[in-house]
Amino acid sequence: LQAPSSQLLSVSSKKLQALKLNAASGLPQALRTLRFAVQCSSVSSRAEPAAARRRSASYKDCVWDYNYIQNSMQIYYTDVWFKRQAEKLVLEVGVMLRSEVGQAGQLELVDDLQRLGLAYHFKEEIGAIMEKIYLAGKYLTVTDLHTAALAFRLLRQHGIPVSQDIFRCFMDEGTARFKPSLADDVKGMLALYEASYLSVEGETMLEEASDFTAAHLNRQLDDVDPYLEDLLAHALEMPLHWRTQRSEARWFIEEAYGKRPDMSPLLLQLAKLDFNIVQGMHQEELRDLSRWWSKLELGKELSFARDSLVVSHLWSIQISPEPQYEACRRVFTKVIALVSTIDDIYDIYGTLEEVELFTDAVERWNIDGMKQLPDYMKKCYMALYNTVNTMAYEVLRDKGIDVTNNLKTTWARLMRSYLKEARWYHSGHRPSLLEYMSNARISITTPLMTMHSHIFDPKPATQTELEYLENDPNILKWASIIFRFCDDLGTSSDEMARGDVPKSVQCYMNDAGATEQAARNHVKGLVREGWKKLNEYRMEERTLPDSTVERLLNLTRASQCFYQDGDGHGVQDGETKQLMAKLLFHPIPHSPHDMPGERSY
Ligand code: 0FV
Ligand code: MN
Ligand code: MN
Ligand code: MN
Ligand code: MN
Repeated sequence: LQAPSSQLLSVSSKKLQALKLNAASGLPQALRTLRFAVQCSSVSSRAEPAAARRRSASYKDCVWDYNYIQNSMQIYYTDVWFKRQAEKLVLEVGVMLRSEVGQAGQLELVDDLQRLGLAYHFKEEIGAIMEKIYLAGKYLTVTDLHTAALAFRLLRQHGIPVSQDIFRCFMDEGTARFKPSLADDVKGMLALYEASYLSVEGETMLEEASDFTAAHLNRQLDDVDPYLEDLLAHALEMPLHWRTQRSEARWFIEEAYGKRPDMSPLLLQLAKLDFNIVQGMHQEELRDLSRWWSKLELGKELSFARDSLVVSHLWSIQISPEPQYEACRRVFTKVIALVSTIDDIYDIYGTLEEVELFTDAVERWNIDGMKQLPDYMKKCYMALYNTVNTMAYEVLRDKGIDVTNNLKTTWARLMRSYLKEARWYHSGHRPSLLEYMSNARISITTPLMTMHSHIFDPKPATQTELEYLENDPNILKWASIIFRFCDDLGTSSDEMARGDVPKSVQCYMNDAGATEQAARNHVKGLVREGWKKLNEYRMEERTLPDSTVERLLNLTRASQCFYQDGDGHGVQDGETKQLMAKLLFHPIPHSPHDMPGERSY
């Protein structure tokens, strides 16, 4: 296969030329089809028969039954009664938030609200608190480690560029070391550990903080009570800054806040209720989207591809959980389900000639482009074309902006990056890590996802913002790089086994002559460095609105989550199934004591 494939490349580009000429010359359809067939057979006669050249992935079916989702899934929490109860509790918590005046108390309450998934109800109040703390500058002289670290993390999280210097008072003078006595303050150490993940490149104090806290906290795991042990283990497994809001909320409500001796029953009650109400909305969306997906019937034709509708919605709610971003979620789920299918055509089932034709059809972006495709690709092409055009229509209808060109351009760019990988694979090319990444940061879909994310934000996108996004701003570049590394860490073993281009791990092995384990560690280090860049560009970002930036970070976080223990996107019957149950299908149990009716109103 290796030898003739370079010829295949040149033949198929000639063939494309011929096809374009044919399309222009107005030959009768039958004649064009005939010429196409002749050209195809002359191509495939040089290599093995098409059937023998196809790879396979043996993905399993979707782990949740569509019949259940569409017809028997009971959705309780969207009932207006629950919403009314939640609204009352939101008012009470608002009073609680405004009556908290101490800086430490305010910071802790903001942190709890964020981790409980409730911050979106109090956006203005929280923004005002953060600004006041920053302007008053009192956090600069805080000598209690927990409060200082919490202030630092929350301020940076809100895009405020506070300096690492607030930690200088915790270091021994003259050395670049934290005072060893700090190690006894487990709560403070934990806060410093979490804060260190908000660092930017070159902040050596924070690097030291990260090493210092991780080493001590790991050592203390065995000496603390079971509650604290769980908190430490959770933090050490993955820092808060890399976690997605919905999975963190479910864990925090049930395993942390709910067990904390001094927790507020009011907050806990609202958190459970709100989690379930929002989950109910996500379920209703899933039910509709599942009908859309079933009707497309792509699975029937493309049985080799992943059936990823439910896991795609799981991505959506991780990227954009709040009720007001429903439009984003619906678009993301459709895009991810389509992307997963098309990616499998390029990576697994399609021959090189076929994916050349598919790429050409997407670049042409018209219904004639479909005619040149083999039957199994036609449905997929038309599903993509119709879905994306319908999305563009809705934007034109609702916001009066024509985004057809932006959407078409970003899809064509993704297809070109897929094609480049297919060409590399078929020609046996082994790119350097640098060459690989210049393409792989596009093929990971972050630019595509962010274009859709921004267009479907409730606020209409401006032409300036869309052009800015099309030119790969730094924040987008680094978010893409991290997602690609995470995906490669989780999926490249299976990809190599079935045949694919070398991914970042393998490219680095080739570049450096490293073992796979050493290469994996190197890539994990690059993820860590990537976050520093992302943190930096996030604080510098001035063109994109916060909501788009937040979804971009959440996409990156979702990738950390899905690929933490392997291919959580493609293999859905392990951790991913548990996560689907927790985030999509099973509400948080309420004891009767928690029910709003028990309270005195
Ligand atoms: C990953 O699959 C995959 F399907 C992606 C990135 C789409 C799903 C997620 C989003 C669009 C957010 P795979 O590992 O096969 O991707 P590559 O690019 O490695 O072929
Ligand atoms: Mn335990
Ligand atoms: Mn793939
Ligand atoms: Mn791919
Ligand atoms: Mn992959």
